[in-house]
Amino acid sequence: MKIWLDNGLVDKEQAKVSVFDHGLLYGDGIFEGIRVYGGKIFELDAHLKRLWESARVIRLDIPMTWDQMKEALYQTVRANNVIDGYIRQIVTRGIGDLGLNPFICQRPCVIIIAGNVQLYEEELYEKGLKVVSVPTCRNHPMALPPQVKSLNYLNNIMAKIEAIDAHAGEAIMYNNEGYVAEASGDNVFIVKNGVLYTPPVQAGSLDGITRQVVLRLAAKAGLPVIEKNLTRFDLYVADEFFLTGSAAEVIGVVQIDGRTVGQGTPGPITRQLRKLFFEYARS
Ligand code: PXG
Repeated sequence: MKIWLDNGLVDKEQAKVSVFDHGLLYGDGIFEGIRVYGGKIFELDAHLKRLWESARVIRLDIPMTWDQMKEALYQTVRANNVIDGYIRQIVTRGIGDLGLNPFICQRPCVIIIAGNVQLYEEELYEKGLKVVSVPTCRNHPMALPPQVKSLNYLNNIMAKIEAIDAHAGEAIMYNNEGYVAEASGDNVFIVKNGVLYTPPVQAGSLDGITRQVVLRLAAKAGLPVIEKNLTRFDLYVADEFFLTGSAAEVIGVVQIDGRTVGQGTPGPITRQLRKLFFEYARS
């Protein structure tokens, strides 16, 4: 396996970072999780835009141009013969010292890992997921804008632990006002009376690339979509419920907090959007 580290590809065994990297010391950095379908990097421009915007917000200068980054991503994909897989792209603040000051870090560290991975089992898509509402909130926007895909995932990890403890597949996280934000690594959609609803990004979610694609596909298919704040009640009485994310793509939810969603199997609109997403991703 070849890993991109800073300026080029190295063997997995040589792909090491310093214990003084601020990414490790403080979670000071950003990342993207990107899919590869048929050897092509999915929604690459949208991912790079999000990465560069995250960098701008945390005042990190990515030490590459957009085109150099694309080239590095494709070189890593090709070097590992990735056809259908997953890329983890990371930019840390780089090597510094003990102490928070990020400006003593000389150069951000760029890491790209690409592999042929099966992220979720096929059976889960047929059966659907069980989810639970968890007490850990999504980031307050005044603490860290939730659109920044930073290396600080501790509250999402806390949420994931709470889901695992409850034997659930995903955690539904709320914002500080009690509105639905998102799942620990996915965005949330419901269907009620034939209308698709998803919380606005301002409710405290990541501006998911899969979410953006699903919104476009739904509009194209003539499905009415409304972005509005959702409550736990809305999730409990939804006809259909699904999650979107680079790893999960479109996956149905069939139970929340012990309440069965719809008929207890992924509903027709969920299936339709999963199919449209599948066709679009592989086209
Ligand atoms: N919310 C959060 C908090 C995420 O981390 C999404 C929503 C969905 O966004 P995208 O852009 O992927 O549609 C994410 C993305 C993993 C993994 O390894 C997690 C994500 C993406 C890929 C892999 O669990 N999270």
